[in-house]
Amino acid sequence: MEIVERLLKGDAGAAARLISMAEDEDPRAVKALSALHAHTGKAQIIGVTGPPGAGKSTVIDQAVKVYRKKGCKVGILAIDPTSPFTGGAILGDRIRMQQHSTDPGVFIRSMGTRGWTGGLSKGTASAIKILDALGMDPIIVETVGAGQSEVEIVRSAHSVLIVEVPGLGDDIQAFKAGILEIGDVFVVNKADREGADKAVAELRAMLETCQEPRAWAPPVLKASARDGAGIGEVVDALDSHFAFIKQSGAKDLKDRASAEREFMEVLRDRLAKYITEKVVRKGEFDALVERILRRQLDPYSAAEKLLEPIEKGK
Ligand SMILES: Nc1nc2c(ncn2[C@@H]2O[C@H](COP(=O)(O)OP(=O)(O)OP(=O)(O)O)[C@@H](O)[C@H]2O)c(=O)[nH]1
Ligand SMILES: [Mg+2]
Repeated sequence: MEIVERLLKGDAGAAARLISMAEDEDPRAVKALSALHAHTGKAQIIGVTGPPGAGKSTVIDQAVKVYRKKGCKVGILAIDPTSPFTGGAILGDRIRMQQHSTDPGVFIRSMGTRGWTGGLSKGTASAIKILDALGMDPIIVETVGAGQSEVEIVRSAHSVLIVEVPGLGDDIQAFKAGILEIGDVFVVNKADREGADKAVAELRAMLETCQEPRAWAPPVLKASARDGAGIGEVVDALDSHFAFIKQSGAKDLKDRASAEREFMEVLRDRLAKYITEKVVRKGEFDALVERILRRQLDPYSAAEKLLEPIEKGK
């Protein structure tokens, strides 16, 4: 496939087009992703999350500068779970990384996820794969800390960076409790504001008391992303974490879990398609629904009856 060849040669346009195709569930995207699989698995995947407006994008923007100086090519996916829109124009101002838009070593994509049939995990996983094959390393996935989305991101990330800000008060405690276990590196951003040291101390104390002792003790750093202060240390900590999980074997476990999840998702998709196309003839399905509706049949028995021939026939 031409698009695959172009992408493997580092053509960002091909990557952008393939991400769109994957989002549209274009069958050609499946073919391309299948051809790309052998060329993936190289990048460090970094999840970045934290409260709205904490400065996640600004931190990433500054981190990109550090990575570029080290010669890394960086892929960035900014996930917006509240928006149905995808692409540059509408979400572009939310990512605040325009300074890198002409750098071929940086690939930025914002993705809306509302209304995707595949959900957040599937769409993001495809995009990560595409950027991995494009040669981006690290791949940074930004998602606003709003429940489900960050959990899903975290599952596919090797390293999770939590961006906090000083002085959010008690209402953030619940949020913090949820992120303590998922964060590998913490940064209190907007350290130019008052209360940064206090926030750092609080986070450290919470990490110590709320957590089971871990082989990796998550560092709590301080940064002022708007002027870039402290971001070099954030990148160093993310590097150290990646080295640590590679060395401890935790990376292999994470990668295995991701592969399992991906494979299971593909199987589920295929099975669902098979069932709707081959097993359930439209008339028969409607007739069963009618009987379920009239309480003449329950959905479990109906499914069992329908699937019996397949389960037997293997
Ligand atoms: N004072 C101060 N402001 C900052 C700093 N970093 C970011 N900001 C400002 O905080 C605002 C939000 O920054 P973003 O980077 O867009 O924050 P975000 O967490 O990505 O926001 P969402 O993606 O909308 O949740 C912007 O106006 C930034 O200029 C900082 O270190 N100090
Ligand atoms: Mg942002």
